[in-house]
Amino acid sequence: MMYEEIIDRFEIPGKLKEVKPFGNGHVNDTLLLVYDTEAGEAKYVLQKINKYVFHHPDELMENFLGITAHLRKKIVAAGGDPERETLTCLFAKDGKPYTLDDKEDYWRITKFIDGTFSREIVEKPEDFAMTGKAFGHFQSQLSDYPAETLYYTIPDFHNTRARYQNFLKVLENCIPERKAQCKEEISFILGRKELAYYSMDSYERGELPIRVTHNDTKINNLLIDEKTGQAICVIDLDTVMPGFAMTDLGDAIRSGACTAVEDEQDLSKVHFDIGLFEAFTGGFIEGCAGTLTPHEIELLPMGALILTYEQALRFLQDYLIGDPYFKIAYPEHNLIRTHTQIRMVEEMEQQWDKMQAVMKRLR
Ligand code: ADP
Ligand code: GN1
Ligand code: MG
Repeated sequence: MMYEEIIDRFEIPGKLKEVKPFGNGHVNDTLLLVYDTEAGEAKYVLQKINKYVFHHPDELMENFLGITAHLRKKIVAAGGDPERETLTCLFAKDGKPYTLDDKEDYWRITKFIDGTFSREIVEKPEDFAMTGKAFGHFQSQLSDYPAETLYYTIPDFHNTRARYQNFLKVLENCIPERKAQCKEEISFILGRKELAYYSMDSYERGELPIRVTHNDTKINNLLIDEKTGQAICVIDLDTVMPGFAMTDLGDAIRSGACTAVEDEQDLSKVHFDIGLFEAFTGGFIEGCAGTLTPHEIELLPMGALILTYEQALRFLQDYLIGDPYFKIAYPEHNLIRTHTQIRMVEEMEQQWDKMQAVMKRLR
């Protein structure tokens, strides 16, 4: 089915003048729609929700509506602009927040947030402090959201222990040539079982509260205003569900406190930047606005280490089974990504004492 038929299911004012692929997401298919209207140009984002990744897009969209309604209220109460500070989803003519194509794929349309950009790499600590504050603020805005009403859009998404256990099974069934090629990477993962078990074990000991978290705080999931340079909107809400605060810090540190992009092939360029870690973490704690317990704050560096390790495992696993999950541009893409994550884990381990010293300063 062509996207025109999909768009026809929605009532969008004006005349469609341009459709083009958009963004750098690894999961959904994203298109930008540009309309001519009497009031000027209007832009929308059309997305096909990845069914391999999200098994129940209808539940996902129910989460989306609940979360964005809650955020809108908070934004309005704070005197902000809900059209720019959170996502707004269009309803199809049948009243649903999505439409299905003939392959049973789910498509949704959100309003494009114009005049913004997102970063793949951070240079200045002050920019990263702002990013931390924005992701922390997002978590605090959702701190009174009823977590039990949310669906798990991906079960065990950041259950690193379950991922580790599944990885062991995958090793029995993966592509033999790739397994042989990745001996070192596999032993890197297997040699750090304690990282895989850490958060679930802490949770089961009653040490880690469940919160409503974003769970995909890769830095390019934050839109920044082109004019003011200020953080505007946290996007990519597909994985907002119950989780641990340290996860949101961790995923942002793994992606943003790195001196290179996630798929940098030249590992000599890939380093963990402790200054960026400090900037983000300070901003994050501030943005969380007193919602974190002292123990959660203490565990933030662990969150960075665990999430980076988990991402190495996820990229490696995808490579070992033929890349069904993350979009790739060339055959070894997921292996290259694995290498940058492994490098980041190694450097965090080397700088562990420095990370602890940062936490002392921030507390
Ligand atoms: P994925 O799950 O594939 O990462 P995202 O929802 O993050 O999909 O969208 C991919 C990219 O598209 C984002 O990184 C961002 O650059 C852009 N994008 C998505 N939604 C919007 C929006 N409403 N306004 C502006 N840009 C957007
Ligand atoms: C995916 O969708 P995107 O590109 O923002 C993935 C994240 C990974 C990230 C790695 C739902 O994020 O968990 O950390 O790729 N999203 C999902 O780049 O799996
Ligand atoms: Mg994204």
